[in-house]
Amino acid sequence: MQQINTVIVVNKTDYGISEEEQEYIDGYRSIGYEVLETSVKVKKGIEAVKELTEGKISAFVGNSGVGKSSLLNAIDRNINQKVNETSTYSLKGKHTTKQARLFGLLNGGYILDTPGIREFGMWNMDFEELKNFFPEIYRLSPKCRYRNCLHTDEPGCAVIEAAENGEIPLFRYENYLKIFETLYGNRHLYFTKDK
Ligand SMILES: Nc1nc2c(ncn2[C@@H]2O[C@H](COP(=O)(O)OP(=O)(O)O)[C@@H](O)[C@H]2O)c(=O)[nH]1
Ligand SMILES: [Mg+2]
Ligand SMILES: [Zn+2]
Repeated sequence: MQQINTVIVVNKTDYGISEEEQEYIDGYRSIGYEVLETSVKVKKGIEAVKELTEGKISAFVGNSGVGKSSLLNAIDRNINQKVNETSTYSLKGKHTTKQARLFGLLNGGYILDTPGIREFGMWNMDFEELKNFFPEIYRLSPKCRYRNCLHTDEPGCAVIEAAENGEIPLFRYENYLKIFETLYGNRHLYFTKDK
């Protein structure tokens, strides 16, 4: 498993943060993820992103239109990435960033600006492995009745219990199930890995 530090950046906070969005932010923080609130428009949190990327190799990953390229432009005056013109009738926006591209920063870091999540190839994973990528699920696994529990419908599953009693955010468990189903459905598309 790669040891990649994940930080969640919530951009466009100049629009405000809804109650629902706040629940996601709190949920991710309760799991242990660092969540940064930024706004490229009113220059909020830009310094924090700059500091995080200093001397490191980072990647911006997220849906088209969330402001990845704008953020990149904001943290480094030498960079001038094209920014999407999103329109209200097209949630997807125009795909201005067509390919992932690595930028060298003045702070000694590098940032990979990516066009979006799907292009990242994160779906090429064994469905049995997925549980290890959810830290809160991974931590609870030893408490499950079965050692090889996949936390979908097994009896004595500590993860299902924790999701039901609010010990871990329910939306995360639902995300786990959704991705699990996708990976399970695609299991024949991939070559089996050498064990
Ligand atoms: N209101 C607001 N708009 C922003 C912010 N950051 C980016 N945008 C706008 O969002 C649109 C998409 O930005 P872009 O950087 O191309 O997104 P990307 O597809 O993730 O690279 C552009 O019209 C930006 O001007 C922000 O913090 N606040
Ligand atoms: Mg972009
Ligand atoms: Zn379980």
